[in-house]
Amino acid sequence: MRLFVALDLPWPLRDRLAGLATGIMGARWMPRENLHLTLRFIGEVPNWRAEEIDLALHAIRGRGFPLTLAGVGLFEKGGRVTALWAGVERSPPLDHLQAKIENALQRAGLEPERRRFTPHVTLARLDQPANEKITGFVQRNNLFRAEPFAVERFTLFSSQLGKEGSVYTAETEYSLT
Ligand code: 2AM
Repeated sequence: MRLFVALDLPWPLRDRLAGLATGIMGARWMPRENLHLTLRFIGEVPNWRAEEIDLALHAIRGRGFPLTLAGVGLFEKGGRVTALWAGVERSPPLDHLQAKIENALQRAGLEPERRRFTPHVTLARLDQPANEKITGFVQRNNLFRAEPFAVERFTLFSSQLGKEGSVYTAETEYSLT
């Protein structure tokens, strides 16, 4: 199974994000059902490991908190823009939750994640260069700020790579009190 831990987003917020999805030819905009905020990418694991991961995530205790998506940004690789995303307002509770998940997964035997946590919601992936249009996209949406939403749980997703893109399935939800 290919797994990752993420925050599922409320539908009104996804609708709001889908409203940003215009103006760049060749961008593969994420369908609404795929919009999420990754807390920890796990990758391919055997079933027995997935069960240990589930146990470790179940043991996490934490409180819910409000979170606000704001601003947009991009990821680049070799000077080429590969993804557009919506950003997240600074949130110590989010960082704290992410750290708890990272600790739990390490205790469950996963290798530490070496990359710094950069909270974002991927809006589009880009296979071809489209750099001029992207400047416009960033300028247009710089002041984007969504209504805060309540984070009340986090979710273990599985990901299946299909012809039409990835299909994400919520395997288990873990409540925050
Ligand atoms: P992205 O949206 O920034 O690309 C499911 O694939 C989720 O896990 C996506 O949100 C993706 O982040 C993230 N992801 C996919 N492959 C990854 C990798 N090799 N390392 C870190 N995160 C990854």
